[in-house]
Amino acid sequence: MNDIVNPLKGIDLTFIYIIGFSLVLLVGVTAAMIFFVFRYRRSNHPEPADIRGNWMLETAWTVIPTLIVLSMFYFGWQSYIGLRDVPPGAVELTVYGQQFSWIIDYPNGKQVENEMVVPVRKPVKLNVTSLDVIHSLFIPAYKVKVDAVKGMETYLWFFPDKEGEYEFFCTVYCGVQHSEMNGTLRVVSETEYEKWLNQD
Ligand SMILES: [Cu+2]
Repeated sequence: MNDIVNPLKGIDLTFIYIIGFSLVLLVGVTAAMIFFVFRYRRSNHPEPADIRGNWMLETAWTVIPTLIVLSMFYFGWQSYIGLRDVPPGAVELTVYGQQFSWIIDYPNGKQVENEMVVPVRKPVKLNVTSLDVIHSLFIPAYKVKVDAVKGMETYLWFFPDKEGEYEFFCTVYCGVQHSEMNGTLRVVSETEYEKWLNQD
């Protein structure tokens, strides 16, 4: 189970990559602008020059940004694939959104409300649907979110690599008690999970 690539890493890297380029461009463009303001100010350069096409420059400023944006797309796409490809051997649960709580079904028939218990270091797949209106399941700690729609099954998966308590909640306004539609995700050890699963 240790060969699972946690898609969170890819997402974080993509984020840093995009922020990095944005910072370089922000600083670069601002610096060039300030430089030009001084270099070509009126006292220095009273007659404006009539500059026409520069093949090299135009090609460079078209090709380089295109490559940068395509590489951003590539990293984003890679992490997206990671979020959609569920590794084999995942713990599979069914989650029903309803006004105003989350019902979680376990493979052995156990059913709980607003509480999700999963074993640590095992991929977890949640098959999500709704019993009434559109809800959306969001687990901020694992950066995953998916809509819950009646008559449709959506899914998400995450890799809980650390034991602990996290929150999940509905992100789509679904009625007057929408704000109460949240629950706790508990990531526990394998033995604790088995014990919890088999008690009523
Ligand atoms: Cu809801």
